[in-house]
Amino acid sequence: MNPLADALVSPLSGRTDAVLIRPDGNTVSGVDLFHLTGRIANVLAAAGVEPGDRVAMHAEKSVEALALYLACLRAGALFLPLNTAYTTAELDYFLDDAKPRAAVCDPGAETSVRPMVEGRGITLLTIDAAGGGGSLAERAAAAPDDFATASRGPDDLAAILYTSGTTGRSKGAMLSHDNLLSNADALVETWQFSSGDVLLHALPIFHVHGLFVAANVLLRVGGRMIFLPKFDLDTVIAHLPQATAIMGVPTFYTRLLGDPRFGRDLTAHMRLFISGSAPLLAETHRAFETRTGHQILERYGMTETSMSTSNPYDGERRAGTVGFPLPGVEARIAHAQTGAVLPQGEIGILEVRGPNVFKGYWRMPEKTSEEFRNDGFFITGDIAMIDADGYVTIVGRAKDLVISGGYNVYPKEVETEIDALRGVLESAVIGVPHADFGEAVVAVVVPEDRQDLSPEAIQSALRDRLANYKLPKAVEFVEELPRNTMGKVQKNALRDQYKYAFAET
Ligand code: MLC
Ligand code: AMP
Repeated sequence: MNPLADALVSPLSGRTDAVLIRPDGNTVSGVDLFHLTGRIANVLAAAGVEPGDRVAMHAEKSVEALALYLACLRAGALFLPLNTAYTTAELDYFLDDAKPRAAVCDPGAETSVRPMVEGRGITLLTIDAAGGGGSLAERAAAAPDDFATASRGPDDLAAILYTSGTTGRSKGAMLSHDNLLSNADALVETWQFSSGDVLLHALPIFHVHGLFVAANVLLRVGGRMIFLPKFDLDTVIAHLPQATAIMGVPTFYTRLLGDPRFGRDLTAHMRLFISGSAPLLAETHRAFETRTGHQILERYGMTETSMSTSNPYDGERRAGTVGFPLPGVEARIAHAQTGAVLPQGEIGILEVRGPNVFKGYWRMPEKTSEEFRNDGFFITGDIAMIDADGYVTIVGRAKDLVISGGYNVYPKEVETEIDALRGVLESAVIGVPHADFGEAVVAVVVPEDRQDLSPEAIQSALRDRLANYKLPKAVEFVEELPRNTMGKVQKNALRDQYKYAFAET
C-alpha cells in the first residue's frame, strides 16, 4: 500500500490518452508519464534515496518536474519543493534544515548550489526548464521503466513544504499521505471534478495551490492538465478554449479582466474558475460575473492545512467570503488572547481541525505545539467571522504577513535584512494595496545619515539576499517610525500613510 501513489500514480499506467498537454500542444499520455515516474524513481534509488528521505527540488516547472514529485511518492521519499525565486543565500538554509538525500536544481544553478551540497551528503542532480536536459533527465532516459513502488501508510509523510515564520526562520510543514489524499477527495467532491475536466494549469508547482490543489485533484479524477510554465496572459487566453476549469490567485483574474479579449465568447464553455491563496476583492468577483456571466469560486487554505473552506459549487458563491468548511473539516472562531471559542457572528482567530491538518513543523516540536489547541484545532493566524448561514469571511491577519500575488512575505525577514545593512538605523516593512499583486511590499527606513544611503542602494543590496517577490517595491526614508506608548511600531499608521502608493497601476 502507498495511499498517494496508489490513488494518483498507478492509475496512469492504464491511460493511453493525454494527461498533460505541453504549451506547444504536444501531449504526454498517462502510461508515458507513469513510465517516466518509474525511471526517475530508479535514478533516485540509485542515488541512495530511501523511503523517508527528503528530495529537494529547486527547478523550473515542467512535465518532468511534476514527474519528480510523483516519483518521490513511488519511492516513499518526501518531496520538498522550493520556490524557484529563492536566492542561493535562502537555499542554503533549507538544505541545512531539511537535510535532503538528493537535491534537484536547474543546470544553470549547479555551480552555485554545488558548494552547499558538499559535506552534507546530498546528491545533486539537475533538470532544465524544458525537462529533457540535465543529469536527472539524462540518467532517467537510461533507467528502466519498472519500479516497485515503496510501501507507505496513511500517516507517513509525503512532502515537506516550507512556510516563512513571523519570527524569521522558515518552518517545514510536514504533510502526510492522508492529509493530501483526504483533501484531494474533499475538493473533487466539492468542486465536482471528473475525468472530462481539462485544467488550465498556470500556477507554480512548488506550493500547495499548484501542486496539491491543482495537480492532485486532476490526477485523482483522471482528468487532463494544460501544463503552462507560468501565468502569461496571451498564452492563457490562447489555451482557454481547450480548458474546462482554471485555478488561480486573484492576480490571474484581475489580469484577465484587464484584457479586452476576455469576455463571454472566450469563457462560455468553461465550467469553473477557482480563486485562492490571497483575498479576492468582492469588486473583482462582481466585475468578473458582469463580464463573463461566471461567478468565481473562492476557497481558503494554507500550507499547513491544504484547503479548509470553499464556496459551494451549486449554492450561492458569496463575494468576499471563503464559503464553508470542506467535508470532514471543522472550523471555529476563537478569542485571540484567551482562546475561548466565540459565538457565531463574532470576529476572532480562525481555527481548523480535520484530516487535512498537517503533522507539525519539521524538527520544531515547540513551535508545533504553540500553534495547536489541546483539542487538536490548528490556530491559523487568520482573523475571521462565521455568519449565521455558515459562510466564513477572512477579515484580516493576526500574523504580520504580506501576501503579494499569492506569495507570502514575512516583514520580519525583510526588516532583518534591511537592518543589517550599513547606514540603516531601523526599518518597518508593510503591505499596501497594489492593483496587480493585491498587496505590495514597502519598506519604511530610518537611515543613520541620508547622505550615505539611497533607496536604490537598499533595493540592490537586498537583491542577492531575498527572493525577487520579497523585494520592496518602494523604500521610503523617514526621520523616525511612529510608535505607541509601549514603544511598538504602529504599522497601521504606516499602512495608512502609504496606502495610495500602488492602488492604481
Ligand atoms: C513576480 N514579481 C512579483 C511577484 N511575482 N512581485 C511581487 N509579488 C509577486 N507575486 C516580480 C518579479 O520579481 C519581477 O520584478 C516582476 O514582478 C515580474 O516578474 P515575473 O516573474 O514576470 O512575474 P509574473 O510572471 O507576472 O508573476 C506574477 C504572478 C506570480 C502573480 C503570476 O507571482 C504567480 O504565479 N503567483 C502565484 C503564487 C502561488 O502559486 N501562490 C500559492 C501559494 S499556496 P523585477 O523587479 O525583477 O522586474 C497558498 C495556499 C493557498 O498560499 O491557499 O493556496
Ligand atoms: P501559505 O502559508 O503560503 O499557504 O498562505 C496561507 C495564507 O494565505 C492563509 O493563512 C491566508 O492568510 C491566505 N489565504 C489563502 N487563501 C485565502 C483567501 N481565499 N482569502 C484570504 N486569504 C487567503
